[in-house]
Amino acid sequence: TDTEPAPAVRETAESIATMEIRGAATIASAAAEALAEQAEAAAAADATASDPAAFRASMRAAARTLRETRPTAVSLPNALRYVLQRMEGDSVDRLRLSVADASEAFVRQLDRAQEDLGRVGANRLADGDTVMTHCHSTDALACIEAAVEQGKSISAVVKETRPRQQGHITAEQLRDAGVPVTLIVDSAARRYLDEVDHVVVGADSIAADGGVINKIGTSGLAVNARERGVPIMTAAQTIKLHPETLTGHTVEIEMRDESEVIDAETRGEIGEIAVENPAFDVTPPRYMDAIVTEQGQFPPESIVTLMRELFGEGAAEPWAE
Ligand code: RUB
Repeated sequence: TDTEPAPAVRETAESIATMEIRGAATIASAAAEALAEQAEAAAAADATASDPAAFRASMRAAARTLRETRPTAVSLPNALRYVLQRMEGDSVDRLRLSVADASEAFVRQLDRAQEDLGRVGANRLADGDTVMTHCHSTDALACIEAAVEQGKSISAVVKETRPRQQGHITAEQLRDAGVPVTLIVDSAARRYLDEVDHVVVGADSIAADGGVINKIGTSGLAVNARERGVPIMTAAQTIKLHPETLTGHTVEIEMRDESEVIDAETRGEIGEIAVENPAFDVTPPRYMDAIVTEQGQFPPESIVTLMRELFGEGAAEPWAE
């Protein structure tokens, strides 16, 4: 049909769903870029090339396809909203250009925000500090890398992060940045907190009450860190703020396939059991010391002020039919 998303969009959607493209910020830029590719394709396709309304409809359909891939990281719908709200013009050519410009501006701002928040987060780290990480967050790594660039010597204890072991990505990236890395299994985290000065994690979404939605295990880590007296920060650019939570909505936690947890053979040997695989959890604001954004650091309880400033009275979903 004329609103069928372009192959490039379907490819990006597939890569997000299978986690070849993963992490909230990376997903957001890939989605913005996919919309630009959709605009390119729609401006060249027979059904949409000379029909602005059909072009717009194809953009909304592409956004829906991208939106449906994973439910938890709000940076994805926020990216789609950013681009579609800037789509304007009464010819297909103008529309295409406006989408290309918005997509580029979005990616540029995302990179810039990450750099800026990196400097803010780095100020919380001192020379000689050991940090503990969970999962792989480009925002969290920006803080550690900025501290290293400031000339601070930082070491890292990296949690492997079952079941997908994103800790391996973190370990490699930190090692490349010259940070000495110790990799541990998730269950060893509390034992190693005694040797750690700071826990640094990312976020997929931040709720209006200051709750931090991030990789499963973050909330347990935060509770243990508090018990050990180790400060914990979330590095999250404002694209992670979840507008719908301003009106009381909760953030959907993605449940992933059991095959990530246990292979079919082992499961067969064990017998009749249930397996669940939630990908994220919610850390209550009282267990988080600071949310570090490109606009400065905030106590979690005050993030709602920033959200009201940025979103006003809430945002419609421009990809709706
Ligand atoms: C990734 C994850 C990351 C956040 C933040 O989960 O929980 O901590 O997405 O990442 P998954 P970033 O691997 O399931 O996508 O700071 O890069 O946006």
